Amino acid sequence: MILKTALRAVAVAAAVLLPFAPSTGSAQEWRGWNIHAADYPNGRGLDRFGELVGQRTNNRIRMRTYHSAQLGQQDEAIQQMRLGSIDFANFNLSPFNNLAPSTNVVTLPFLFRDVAHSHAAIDGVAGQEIARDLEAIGIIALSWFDAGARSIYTTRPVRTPADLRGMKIRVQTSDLWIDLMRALGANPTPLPFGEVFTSLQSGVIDGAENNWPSYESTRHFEVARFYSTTEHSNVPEVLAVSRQRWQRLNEAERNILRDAAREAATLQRQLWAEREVQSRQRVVAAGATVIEITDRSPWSALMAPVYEKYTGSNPRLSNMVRQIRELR
Ligand code: GTR
Repeated sequence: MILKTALRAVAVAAAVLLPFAPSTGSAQEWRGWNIHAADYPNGRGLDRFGELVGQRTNNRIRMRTYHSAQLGQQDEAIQQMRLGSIDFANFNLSPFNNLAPSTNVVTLPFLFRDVAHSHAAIDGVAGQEIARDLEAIGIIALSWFDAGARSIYTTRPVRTPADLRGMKIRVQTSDLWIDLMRALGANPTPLPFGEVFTSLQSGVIDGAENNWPSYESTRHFEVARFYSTTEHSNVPEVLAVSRQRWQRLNEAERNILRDAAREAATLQRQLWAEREVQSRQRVVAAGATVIEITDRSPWSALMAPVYEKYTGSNPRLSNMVRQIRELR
């Protein structure tokens, strides 16, 4: 009798818990992509994500991040994730511009007032819209990493858009970026991140644009010594997993991944804020010249055609811009 009651209790508990309990298949090995080095804030965030997921699934999901673009450049890695051969990654949102329309909104120049404003957008409605578009192309967004403000750096000093005229500036593979650079008067040159250093060195390009940590960690500052603080875009980044993997997880596992990704993003954002300051100090100590752009209005004044082309005729996207601007 006691045994029967106990068995029934076990059966009831199992029925209640089973749909949410981690599935008991064999251990899975997940491959993660990272463009940056392991000690970059994003690498640390990805490693934390993997650690937490390992702990909380009793190592049934084992994640290994391949740092420093070992699994390829960003555009290739996105394709690999869509096909399911990369399982998780941290991507910048710009390489999605031609694939997921709402990512254009958060790439738009001079949209965010500051970091808090970009967090409010990406942690809120904008993030939800973007997650929807990414899911449609096979990528599940779990949390958002910081990528700070991007500024232009060049081999010759640039103080005004006129100084930029005709200069070959590397951009990410995105139509919006090409139009943005053209609107500033430059000659945009799409190239993978990993080719920027040698292209600067050999004179294939005259400059590029990125945040302080990337300018520093790639040593681009050694070959493009002038950093003009245009702060023209604050495009955020995503911590994502492949939809193919996601579809095979049960709800308990999904929750573990969601929580771990949020915790990883909290760590990344903290480390990011510290690294921005350190990177700026390092490049200045190494002899880079910072050209402070205090009045950005001559730059932002040239951006109207970019807004028009990428959001003007699209109610969904122009609505997102309006909602972001109204965020306080
Ligand atoms: C970095 C970003 C990378 C990549 C790179 C680039 O700031 O973290 O994911 O997008 O910029 O410009 O290609």
